[in-house]
Amino acid sequence: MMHILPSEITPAQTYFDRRKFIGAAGALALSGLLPASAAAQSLIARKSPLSVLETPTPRDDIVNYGNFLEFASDKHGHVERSKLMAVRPWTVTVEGLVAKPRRFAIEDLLKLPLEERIYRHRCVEGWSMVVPWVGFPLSALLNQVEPLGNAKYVEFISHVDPAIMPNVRRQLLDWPYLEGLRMDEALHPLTLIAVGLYGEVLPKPNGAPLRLVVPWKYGYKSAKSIVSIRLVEHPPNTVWMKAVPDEYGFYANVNPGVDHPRWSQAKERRIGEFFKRTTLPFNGYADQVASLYAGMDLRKFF
Ligand SMILES: Nc1nc2c(c(=O)[nH]1)N[C@H]1C(S)=C(S)[C@@H](COP(=O)(O)O)O[C@H]1N2
Ligand SMILES: [Mo]
Repeated sequence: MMHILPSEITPAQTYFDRRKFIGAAGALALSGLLPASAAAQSLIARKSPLSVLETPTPRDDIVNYGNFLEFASDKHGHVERSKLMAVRPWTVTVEGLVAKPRRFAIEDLLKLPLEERIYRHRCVEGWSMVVPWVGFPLSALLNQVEPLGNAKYVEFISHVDPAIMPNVRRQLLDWPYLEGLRMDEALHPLTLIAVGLYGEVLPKPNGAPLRLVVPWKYGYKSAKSIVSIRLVEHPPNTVWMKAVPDEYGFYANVNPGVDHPRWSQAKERRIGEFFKRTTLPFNGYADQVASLYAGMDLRKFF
């Protein structure tokens, strides 16, 4: 690769060459030729047929642009500040209306069969990306705790630490960051718990060590750095509904036909592109998920 000008390499090529390298490094580590630490960041994941056939956004853009409001209110400040977040040891409790409540250590979750899922990611603010996540379906976790019949919703709670999170001290929102899904949304095969990005463990700015990914919904549903998952009977009172209920609803399905009260949702800017793209209903996942909302008025249930 050294003799190729960087400008001649497309992001996709860089990505696939990088994957080959990671695979080789992993194999060397297993064979004892490299110290384990040299490959500790890489994850083994099979490619999922649920991936979109679009070029992933470059890794640097995915890591350095985003919202992690506990750390910063702009799209960049969280990158430096989240370095202070310790992600080991880390456990996540899965409890509430379940037969077998459990506390999982992150190391055990990394042993589940992992998949690479290349998903579109659309923020309610109008930007979008294509992200090669690594993770497992949320259903794989929920099935282990045996949900009870009266469990109708799932609530996700993010880590909170005022010592390192300036906007927690400032009470910008009613922390902890709390989001929720209806049970059928949570069990949908597209709904992912991400533990990695671009073949490596999840970077802190993207919600290490584990975060939710619901690709047909606006990004704010996908809680980062999760410490607790609770199965409940009633719709969770989400952090955004508590703050601005008429702007950020419970469903948050990507919908170019329903504008945000302060701006249109018809188009989006793909990070790295100049011209805007048309936003697709359910972010392009309508074939897989529209049936979940059959008969619902999506203007009312936004
Ligand atoms: N805990 C927590 N989770 C969060 C947020 C946040 O501020 N705090 N921001 C949300 C929003 S608005 C978006 S668009 C995505 C951004 O994820 P990314 O930075 O990995 O793209 O995270 C979501 N999850
Ligand atoms: Mo967002």
